[in-house]
Amino acid sequence: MEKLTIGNATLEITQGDITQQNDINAIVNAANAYLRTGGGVAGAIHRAAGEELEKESTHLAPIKPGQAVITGAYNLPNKYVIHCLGPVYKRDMPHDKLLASCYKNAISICEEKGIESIAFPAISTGVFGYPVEEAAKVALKEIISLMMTLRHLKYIRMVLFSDHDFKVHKEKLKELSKQ
Ligand code: AR6
Repeated sequence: MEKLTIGNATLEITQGDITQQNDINAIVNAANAYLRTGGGVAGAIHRAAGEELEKESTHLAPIKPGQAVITGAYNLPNKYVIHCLGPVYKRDMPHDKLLASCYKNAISICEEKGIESIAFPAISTGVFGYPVEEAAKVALKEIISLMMTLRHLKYIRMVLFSDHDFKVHKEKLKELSKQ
């Protein structure tokens, strides 16, 4: 299953690159605590946005696991970047609650600022070692539980890089939508 609508909000699972989401207001960075460029998503976002992004983001650092902060998006095709620090699997505990907080806090920022669309990567599933099956369940459950309450945010996209991660998220959405 690739799409779920609840209330006025739609969640969609897609495969692609988080830096190429031209139709989305805010993209989410799987950041590090210092809000500097890095590998994976953070590297791709900072490269595409240009140096100005790090100049702005480092003023808001450090952040703790589960937290989210917002900056401009500079050379990216979006208006904002929301930087979330995911938990390191089995180190930042409880990792499931902290991962859910990332999604919740990013979505709260959208509601506060009247942002209508957001795209998330699979936070913590790369360098931070969170198994993708477990992370998909936490992420999708949290997003679905918030969808009923949304007033401004209308469209939530999960952008999965690999074929495997895309399939896992589609399966998990199917499972969760039956519950
Ligand atoms: N678009 C979408 N997803 C991507 C992209 C992309 N361009 N590139 C990688 N992924 P990671 P984390 C996937 O490691 O685990 C950084 O160095 C990737 O396949 O970016 O939260 C930071 O500086 C994986 O499934 O984030 C931090 O120190 C997922 O995005 C640390 O890594 C997340 O992988 C954060 O680690």
